Amino acid sequence: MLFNIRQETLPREELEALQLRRLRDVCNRAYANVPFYRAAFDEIGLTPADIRSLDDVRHLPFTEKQDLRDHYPYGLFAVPRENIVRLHASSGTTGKAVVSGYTARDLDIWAELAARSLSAAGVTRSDVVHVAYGYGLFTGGLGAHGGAERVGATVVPASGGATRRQAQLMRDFGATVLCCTPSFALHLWEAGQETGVDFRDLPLRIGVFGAEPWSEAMRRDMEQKMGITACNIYGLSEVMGPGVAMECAEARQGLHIWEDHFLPEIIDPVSGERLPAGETGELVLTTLTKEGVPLIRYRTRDLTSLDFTPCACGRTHARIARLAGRSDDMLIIRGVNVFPQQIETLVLESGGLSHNYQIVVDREGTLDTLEVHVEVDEANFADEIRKLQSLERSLAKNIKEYLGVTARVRLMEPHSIERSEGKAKRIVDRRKER
Ligand code: DLL
Repeated sequence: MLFNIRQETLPREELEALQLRRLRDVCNRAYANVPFYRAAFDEIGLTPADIRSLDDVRHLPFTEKQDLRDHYPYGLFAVPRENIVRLHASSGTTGKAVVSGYTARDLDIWAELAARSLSAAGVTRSDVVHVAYGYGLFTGGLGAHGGAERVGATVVPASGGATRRQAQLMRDFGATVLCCTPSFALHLWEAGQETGVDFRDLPLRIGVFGAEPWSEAMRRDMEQKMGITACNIYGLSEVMGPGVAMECAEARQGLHIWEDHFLPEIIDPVSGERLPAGETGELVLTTLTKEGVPLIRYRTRDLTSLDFTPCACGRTHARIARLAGRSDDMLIIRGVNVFPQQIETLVLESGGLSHNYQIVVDREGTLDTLEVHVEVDEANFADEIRKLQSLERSLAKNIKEYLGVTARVRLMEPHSIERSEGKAKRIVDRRKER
């Protein structure tokens, strides 16, 4: 379902002409109003007038998350504080929070892009949208909320927590769409199972899941358990919030990035060189219309690739591949690179194990150790020890075979791994404590 037919199907040439106009505009605004950007342009001897083609963006300096922290809280704002109508912040795992400020126009565009995203998943004004992303400084709740209202759907602002009550509300209010992190959706599903609310019996039909990495295996598992079509939504608070890119239900072959508002590039995370379409690297985003905190060449640390080939849904906006994870989340175990999602896929494909897992990395002497803790499915928990041991062995064998690392697998009782209210904590890296 297209929300803004004209913008979503702009012919490539028109889209690029619009991007160039907006790129020059954002460079002008950043140069004129943000001392950090003025200094960065001056240092390399560029002025916004030197941007003559989209390709020229490659000459511009990057913006790093650390730059946002260094200018905490308002240092990168491009408009007077009075023009900022809302603040959000992401705490991250280390260091100072990163603050983002929105003008009224920024909020209006965000609602439009979140509405496009929900529509791409198939949401219409007839839907009852249960938003269980956290409301607050986190952008998930209010972002999805704004989009659902713009679509004209009935919004239930449930936020996180109170899982049993939420499952009942979903039943009572007839939720047809669930918006939350994939791990919280499963947490809600479990609470439903415990309280006699089977998601398959509800009118629930669509899941809009994001804010954390998840695998295709997890999608299959959730669709089967919940009787829904699950679509992947991407965003980050620095750049806006949910709705920067979204999978279309028609094709589900990557996430359309709303290119009339964001200019995407993929770079080699080490050299910083631009990579061609199709190659995996770090996503770099330039905000083309944002007024409050415009960002030029923001290094997201998220790993993906770009696809400019036409999509069956008719949208002309490029697609990013399902996110491989953040470069910061990549574990290096005895020199081998491993992403939690790869382990997730093997866990879910092993049969008999649940979606609740945690990866514990530690060091014994000079060697890294990898433990995978996985809860056994409720149905299999009563099985004989022998059968459980064989599950453990076969998962460890698959991890060795497919990922090339030795792992100790520990099967756990159902409900023994802590559930999260938002983003799941998949990795416990004890090496950092040593
Ligand atoms: O997570 C915004 C959001 C809310 C997106 C709700 C989608 C739905 P932050 O807390 O700033 O903002 O975290 C942003 O989360 O850089 C990615 O590493 C990760 N992330 C977000 N969406 C996805 C996704 C929100 N679909 C960071 N797949 C990003 C994988 C994702 N990772």
